[in-house]
Amino acid sequence: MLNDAERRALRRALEIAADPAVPLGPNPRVGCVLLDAHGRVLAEGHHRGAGTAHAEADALNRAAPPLIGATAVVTLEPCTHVGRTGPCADALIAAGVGRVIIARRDPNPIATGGIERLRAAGIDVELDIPVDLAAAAAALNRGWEHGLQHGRPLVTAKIALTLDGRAAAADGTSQWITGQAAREEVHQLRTTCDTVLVGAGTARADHPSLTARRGDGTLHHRQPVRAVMGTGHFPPLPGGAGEAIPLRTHDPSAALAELFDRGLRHVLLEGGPTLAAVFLRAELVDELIVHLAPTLLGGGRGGIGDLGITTIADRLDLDLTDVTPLTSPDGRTDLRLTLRPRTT
Ligand code: AOF
Ligand code: ZN
Repeated sequence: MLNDAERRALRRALEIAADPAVPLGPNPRVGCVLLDAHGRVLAEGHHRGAGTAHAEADALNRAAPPLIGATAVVTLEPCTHVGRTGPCADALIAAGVGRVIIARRDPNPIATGGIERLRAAGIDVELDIPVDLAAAAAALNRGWEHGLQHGRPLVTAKIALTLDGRAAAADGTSQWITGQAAREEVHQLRTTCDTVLVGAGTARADHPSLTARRGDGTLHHRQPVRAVMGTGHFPPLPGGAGEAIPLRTHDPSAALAELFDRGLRHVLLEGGPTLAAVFLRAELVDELIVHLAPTLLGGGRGGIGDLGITTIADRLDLDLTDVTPLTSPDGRTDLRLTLRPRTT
């Protein structure tokens, strides 16, 4: 159990770990807050990306010793390996910390074991974390953890559909199917991923900026890398958020491999019906976010391209994990459906 000061410290550690200047990969995002015996903050630290000091080392560097009886609050289990920096579990033991609060076990087999090492040194290790904070610690490195497990980035596909499953009218017009709240949420989604991916056809036809903007048009602090997949030509993307990465392939696995090699860990597919279908067919969509608009077209372009399905028994079933209404200032409401393709 955590006391109030410890809960506050963990919330703060999660907040500083999510520094928008720190990438989602190839290393996890980690925060650390050191408290004295009275629950006062002694120092804060966070990891700033591969090759830099770990969160615990960063916090210890900023704290004046001795730290006898201090509590370290960390968002991820302190490491035990000597990688680009020393083992954090040993650094905490050497500093004389008496209690360590850990929000999440490190799933990296090379680095884990900090809990046992700290306990063996007589340190009180607390793992009983309020569920909302444990969930936040898991969400913080969702893409990174997925990468460790699957060797590729997490893929979220986002599509906007009319009630009858259309993405565009017969003449190709598609702006706007959804209301303001749903459209703003897309920008928020872009800030939680590190990559936005579209096909070269979409880049040619729509000239999307793919930047993450606020309602007033200003850029968010965290901007995703923009990637365009396909072998065809596409013009420079507008929006002034850096060059788009061309992925000169039609193979979704190869595209993801290239992004993974660049340290990217969470891809938002915004590429339109064809690209969504290509990734779905390859079983490379982990999460589908549908903005469903209460409007009908009765014809026009379907929201998902050809899945190669010709009979009902072959349909692709998804599990619905969440339904949330998104109401715009003008009063119109769309639905956000979150779905996961069934793996079995
Ligand atoms: C911690 N604190 O702040 C971080 C940890 O590339 P390296 O050598 O820095 O090691 C990275 C691994 O260490 C990473 O995969 C993860 O398991 C752990 N990261 N551990 O105690 C930190 N960033
Ligand atoms: Zn470490």
